[in-house]
Amino acid sequence: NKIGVIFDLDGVIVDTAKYHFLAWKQLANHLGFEFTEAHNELLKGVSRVRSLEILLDIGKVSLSEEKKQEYLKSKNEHYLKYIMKMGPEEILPGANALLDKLDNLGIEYVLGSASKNAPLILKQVNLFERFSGIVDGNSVTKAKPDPEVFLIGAQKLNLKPEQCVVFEDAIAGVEAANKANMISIGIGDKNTLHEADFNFKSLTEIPHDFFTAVIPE
Ligand code: B16
Ligand code: MG
Repeated sequence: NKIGVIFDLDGVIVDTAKYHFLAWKQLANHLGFEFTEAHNELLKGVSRVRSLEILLDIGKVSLSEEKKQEYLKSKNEHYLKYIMKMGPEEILPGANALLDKLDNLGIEYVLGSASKNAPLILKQVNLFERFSGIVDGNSVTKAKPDPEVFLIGAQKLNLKPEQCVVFEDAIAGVEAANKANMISIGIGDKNTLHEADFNFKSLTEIPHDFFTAVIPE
């Protein structure tokens, strides 16, 4: 009755949403419209290409395919300037303790992120070596809410989907985990993530016996 864990990256392990926000906002302003924190919520867990489409919808701007490619590139270059300054102090509260606990329990964990920059971000915060595997935006063909990213994660863990526990902060991510037939844990606002099997405000709120009593191995 083994279990394994799949972690989303942005919003669960680190808060890179604030850097995505700064980079997308600059692009929106360049295109002549405002981009707010509320708008940024719509981009959480969503792929880079889809994020640009949502942003252009907000500004009611239409662009040629060539321009889109150019802006995707410049947005990412801008975003990476923030990522290169990241360090382990940006790991979200409770994440290190949770990974320690899983190590002690002998429960394996992999990453399941939409980000193509996931390996770089994990290296910046010194967590790259800790994960048994990484599934990111480079390894999937279908973005969340499609379950693909988590199903590949289960393969890396050598487990069946129903043996996998997914930590997610985005609606699309919780939906993907549920579609994959996994145990979904929403990290953040429980009203927003009400479709999750369990809800916690942050990783610090997870009960001590969560993996032994609530989800027995
Ligand atoms: P990139 P996650 C997601 O990460 C972010 O939440 C989302 O806002 C972003 O657009 C997506 O990664 C793609 O990121 O531009 O770095 O490839 O939450 O799935 O870890
Ligand atoms: Mg996320």
